[in-house]
Amino acid sequence: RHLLSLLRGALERHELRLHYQPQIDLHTGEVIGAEALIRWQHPELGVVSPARFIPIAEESGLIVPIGNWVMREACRQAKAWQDAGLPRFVVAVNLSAVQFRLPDFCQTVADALTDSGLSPDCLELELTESLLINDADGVLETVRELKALGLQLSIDDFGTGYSSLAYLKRFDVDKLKIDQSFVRDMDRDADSAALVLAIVQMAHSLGLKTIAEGVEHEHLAAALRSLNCDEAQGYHFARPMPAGDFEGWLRNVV
Ligand code: G
Ligand code: G
Ligand code: MN
Ligand code: NA
Repeated sequence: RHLLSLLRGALERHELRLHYQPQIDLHTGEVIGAEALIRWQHPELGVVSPARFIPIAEESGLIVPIGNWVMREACRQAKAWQDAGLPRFVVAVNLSAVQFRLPDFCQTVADALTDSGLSPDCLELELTESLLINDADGVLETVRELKALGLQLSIDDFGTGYSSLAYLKRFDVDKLKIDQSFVRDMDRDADSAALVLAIVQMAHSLGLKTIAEGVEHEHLAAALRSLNCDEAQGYHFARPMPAGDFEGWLRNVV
């Protein structure tokens, strides 16, 4: 409808931006990654949340050009930071199931890597549980092709989707992103803490890493460290920031 018609020209009008949120190694304190999060700055509407416009983009097919732009821009920016002498880290890109199901999706990713010059091991794609469950055959092949490119795969919002964990064995993913709903309640709710511990232990026994999302306080970071969670992301460390601010923040902490 209205929002859709405004979204149609947003790419061409340069209203879409990427913000970056640092990901921290809980044991060394090092910045090991940055999640790219899209923002739409509309001249009249102001900032529109991706939670509002991504579903519209998915329904309309606009997610294809927008998703391609996100992939290319995140790779370009990560390479530019490396070339500027900043420490190497992984840039993580959120994927929609619509993009993932496109027949030429792997080629699109390969092209973004080649054109940017970014090393594949510096790119991570965030998948969701529901994306992996639906149409499992085609998905398995796509996951294999993506891994063959040499990039990293993570599962976003882990713990909120399907209860079947069989797919963790089938799909060659590298990391689980523990959903912020469990992390946020860890200090008040023994069940949430138990769930986080169970996820970390299961992940490690399968050879996967874990990152906790939505870490807003140092005491949560400390609790996660004691549960042997590998990495963390959240307002306690930094909010998602425009590229320029992220670079400034990074230069201050390293
Ligand atoms: O940063 P924020 O909390 O506003 O993000 C809201 C939601 O939008 C999150 O679920 C996030 O995964 C999603 N999102 C952010 N950027 C992108 C993107 O580039 N592509 C897709 N498909 N989803 C995104
Ligand atoms: O679904 P996905 O995990 O991609 O989206 C992450 C969302 O969480 C983004 O919208 C991001 O802005 C938001 N976020 C990041 N850190 C925190 C935090 O510490 N607390 C809260 N409430 N939200 C966060
Ligand atoms: Mn994400
Ligand atoms: Na998440």
